[in-house]
Amino acid sequence: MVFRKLPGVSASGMGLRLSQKFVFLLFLSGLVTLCFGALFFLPDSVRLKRIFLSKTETQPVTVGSENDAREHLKRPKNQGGMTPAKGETSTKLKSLSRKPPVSYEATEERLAGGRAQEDLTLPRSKTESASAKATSSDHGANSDTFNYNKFRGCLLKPPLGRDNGKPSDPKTNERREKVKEMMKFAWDNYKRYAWGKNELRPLTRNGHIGNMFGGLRGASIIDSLDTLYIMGLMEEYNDAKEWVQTSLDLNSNGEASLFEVNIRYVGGLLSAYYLTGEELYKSKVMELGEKLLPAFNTPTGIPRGVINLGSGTSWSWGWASAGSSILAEFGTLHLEFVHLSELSRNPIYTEKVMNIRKLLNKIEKPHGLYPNFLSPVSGNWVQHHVSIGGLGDSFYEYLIKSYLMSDKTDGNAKTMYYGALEAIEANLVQKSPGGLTYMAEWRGGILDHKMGHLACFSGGMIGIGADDGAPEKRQHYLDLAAEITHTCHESYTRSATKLGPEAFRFDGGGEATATRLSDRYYILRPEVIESYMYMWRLTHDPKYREWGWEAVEALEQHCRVESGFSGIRDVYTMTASHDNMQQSFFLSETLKYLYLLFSDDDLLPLEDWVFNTEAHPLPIIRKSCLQDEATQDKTVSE
Ligand code: DMJ
Repeated sequence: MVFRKLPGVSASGMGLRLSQKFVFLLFLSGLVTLCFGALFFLPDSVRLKRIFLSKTETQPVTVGSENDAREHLKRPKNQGGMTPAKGETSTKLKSLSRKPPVSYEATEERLAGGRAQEDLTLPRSKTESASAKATSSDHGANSDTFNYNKFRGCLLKPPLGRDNGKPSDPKTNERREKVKEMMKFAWDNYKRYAWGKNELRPLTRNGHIGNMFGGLRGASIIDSLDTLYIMGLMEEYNDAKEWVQTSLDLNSNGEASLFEVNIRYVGGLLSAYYLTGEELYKSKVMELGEKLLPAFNTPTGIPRGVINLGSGTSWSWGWASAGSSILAEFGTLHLEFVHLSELSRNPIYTEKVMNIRKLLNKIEKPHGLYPNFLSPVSGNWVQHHVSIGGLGDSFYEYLIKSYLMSDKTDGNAKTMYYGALEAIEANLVQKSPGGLTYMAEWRGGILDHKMGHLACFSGGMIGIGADDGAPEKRQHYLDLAAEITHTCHESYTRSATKLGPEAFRFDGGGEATATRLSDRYYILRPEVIESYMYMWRLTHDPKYREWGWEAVEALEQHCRVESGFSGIRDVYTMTASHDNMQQSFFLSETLKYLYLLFSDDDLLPLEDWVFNTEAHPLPIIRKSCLQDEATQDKTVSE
């Protein structure tokens, strides 16, 4: 039997005409579009939304350009994707709302212009699957936010040790108590005469503000939070915390050193958060981190040294030749910025510092060395001055510490560190006629036989890196670290006050002594004591504790004044001339390293913590543990 198609009747037999069918289909597709569109207006937590939309689609995507980082931060969350500006590549597409931190490998690939969008989504799905299951013990916390309990569960040891690091030996404990007393004395005087200012002027009994922090205040408070906390000075710590709560104003409009604000304020707030879990510190540091981003808006992404925290405008130091940026400044952001990404779940901070790393990796290095000045416009070196002291120092420190802080996964940092160290050994490390090992400075191939106090941190740095280079070089590095630390100790013992000068030389007949009047001062710097602390932890040779105690006695005798501690103008004369300044790093670093030197190793164990260059402890990021839901309930009790 043959069915014949009747005119105007559909084959389905529903009796609809072609035009009616078209109207019906139009209505149906409109309905579907409407329903799907409505998904965008549902809150992120609604399951239906998560089924239909991938995470990247639920987040706004904005575009980075030269001067607009701050603008993006102000944009309302639901503003949709934007087209990249002319000249921008898709690799610059970023979401400034929460995103999981990305792995080093993924970041490197993205910076290399590779699979930009895929890379952004890869680690996310991993995090999501882990955190989606984390809800039962999260107390309802957003699975995409940093989970403090989980972080504590990933530490190998309690941060403050069994008994707050109290040593069993009574003499060592007495020394530790003395250092605690020094901290309390320094703090009490700051509080009494300079509360809320950046530093104390102990002779004139007033506060110092200075021009390094762009109108930010309370540098001594932020720098002291973790020191007070680990020393158990809780009343003082609570005063400091209350000040942060009520008076730390980040809406300043002044010109700040990106480096100083990063190492003291960002580092100090991060440490305070990781040690205490107080959300206050986290929200403050997130706010501050965002304000620093515009400094990276240069043609190369190498930040300039100075930034106006209000407007976001940045420029180079007037004294830095040809508008260059300083190696020790742009190279000392990595630890803090990786943690900013970790806490915010926003990869932008890690990307900024990985971009610096990538440029430094690519650029040709004279004899494998990293000169101190680089143009943020051309990306080329501006001068060939190389130093392990001022202008270069903490760049090298952050390479090895980036590797350690990444739980030894950041292989690129490791390669760069050992490459740099090899070049330093080949070109800068010298032996004096008297047998002292030192690090000279290098000026386009000509050696300047001078070592700055700042360069004395390198004993500790080479020590903590000894385990991870070539195995046959382990002992060699430990010996080198011990020799450098010995030389720096000599620079102290060869002075009348037993404190070391700002710079000491190995020419003109002298060894480890300052020959120029202008190098004879000591401003309460920590570097020599910092190396004692690391060398003690690595070797347990009692001489390091003895050397530390010599420094305590000298500080007490020459730097303690009626209302605080002060630097001195000449370490070679017993009639002290004080500089009237109690530097904030004295509270943050010098006294903290002394306290740790006289404590058991389980106070801030090196298995879990790295210290930023201002001695603020930052935890090692154990990605595998943080992403493993099985560990989330394991909290460390103290
Ligand atoms: C501190 O602010 C830091 O250690 C920095 O890396 C170098 N200078 C001072 C202390 O001397």
